[in-house]
Amino acid sequence: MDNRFLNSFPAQRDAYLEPVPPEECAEPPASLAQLEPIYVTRPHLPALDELLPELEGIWERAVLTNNGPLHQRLERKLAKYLDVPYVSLFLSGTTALMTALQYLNVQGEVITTPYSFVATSHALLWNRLTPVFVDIDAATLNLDPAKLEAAITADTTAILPVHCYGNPCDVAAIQEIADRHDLKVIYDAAHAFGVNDDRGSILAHGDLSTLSFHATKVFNTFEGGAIVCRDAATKKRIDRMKNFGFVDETTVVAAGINGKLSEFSAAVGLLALDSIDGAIAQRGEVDRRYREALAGVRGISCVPRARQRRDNFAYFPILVGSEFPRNRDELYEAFVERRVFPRKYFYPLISSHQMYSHFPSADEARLPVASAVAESVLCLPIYPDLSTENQDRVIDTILRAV
Ligand code: T4K
Repeated sequence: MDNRFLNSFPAQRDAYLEPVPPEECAEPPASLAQLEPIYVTRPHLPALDELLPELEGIWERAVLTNNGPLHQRLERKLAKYLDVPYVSLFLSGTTALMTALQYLNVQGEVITTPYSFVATSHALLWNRLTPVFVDIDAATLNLDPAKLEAAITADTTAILPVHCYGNPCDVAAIQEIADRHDLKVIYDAAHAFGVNDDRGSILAHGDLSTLSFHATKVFNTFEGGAIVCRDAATKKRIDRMKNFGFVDETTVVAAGINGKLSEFSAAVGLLALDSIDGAIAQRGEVDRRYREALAGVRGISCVPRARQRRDNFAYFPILVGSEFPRNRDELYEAFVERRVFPRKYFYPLISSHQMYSHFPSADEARLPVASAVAESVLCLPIYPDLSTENQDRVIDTILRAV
């Protein structure tokens, strides 16, 4: 096993002390400043007057955390909504992922995608595991099962795919390979809240799936996350792991972590869940308007949503091709000039960050599809209350650039 990553932490600490360039602190010119900024997303929030009584309840009970009543209610309500057997809430998607890897006692090498948010691989490094990057499929932008098997070695113990943008992985092909090589499968389903494939919830596949309920996600609890599992015994053990490994007041059975979600976050989640279907439908409408407006624009391709029975329209990625008169970075600048702030999710590739680039599998030549997509992707603003006027500003910026 390559242990060079152990040396990466001091380097990271130095990076925090880097000076911030003055242009990053600069204000926009006065005329542009009048335009409302349009960010890549805006959180779906419950009505404040509905939240206040819930907060009063928390204040009266003075139970703020440690598996309180709202936390328990949200776990049950989410399991029902997502149509999965058990949900264990966490304080973030990253701690859920780190704990899932610990719970399954994953060792050695883990095959994963370079085309994701850094948290996917960071969870591996925090568990002292070696990420092995495998290229993505050009159609789904998910781990390519056809290239996966060649990356398996005697040290491989698990596969960590991501349902990128909420588009389901080829779960059948991945499971077939995992079964043949006796590998665990943990799905990073941070983007896949509420997504169903032909067989039901996408979260039902693999050994475990993890979710993120960060402010920027389809469903949020400010910060939050979850592990989805199949049986009560697994949930019980995972629940212990997120509470330091405590079984009772004095017995500790594992070197657990503090991964617990607070009652405040659970209150937000309970209310947000009541209106989530409407919020997802609004996202669907934004998605539809983009596709319609951009259909004929040469050089811009909208990443197709996979055929799925229930979608969540989590992101709206476009690929800026060579037929478009400007490259991705130029288009990005054109957006910023008009106070639109799309994001280059996921550029750069995880594998090209300094704490990963020394791994042999991080070589860009082995990741041609992911490298090309990362250079051309732009995620356009999508959120439930994106007004048609603001969406038109986004669309118009692309049309003007032609
Ligand atoms: N696995 C995958 C595949 C993931 O994508 C993620 C997280 C994880 C695992 C880990 O889950 P968590 O541990 O985070 O639960 C954001 C999010 O912080 C991150 O959760 C997310 N993926 C990633 C794709 O995006 P940033 O650094 O791009 O977020 P930020 O703060 O720049 O926000 C983007 C825009 O959203 C802002 O420009 C404005 C808007 N925004 C953001 C926040 C935080 C708001 O309007 N309100 C807010 O409170 O990472």
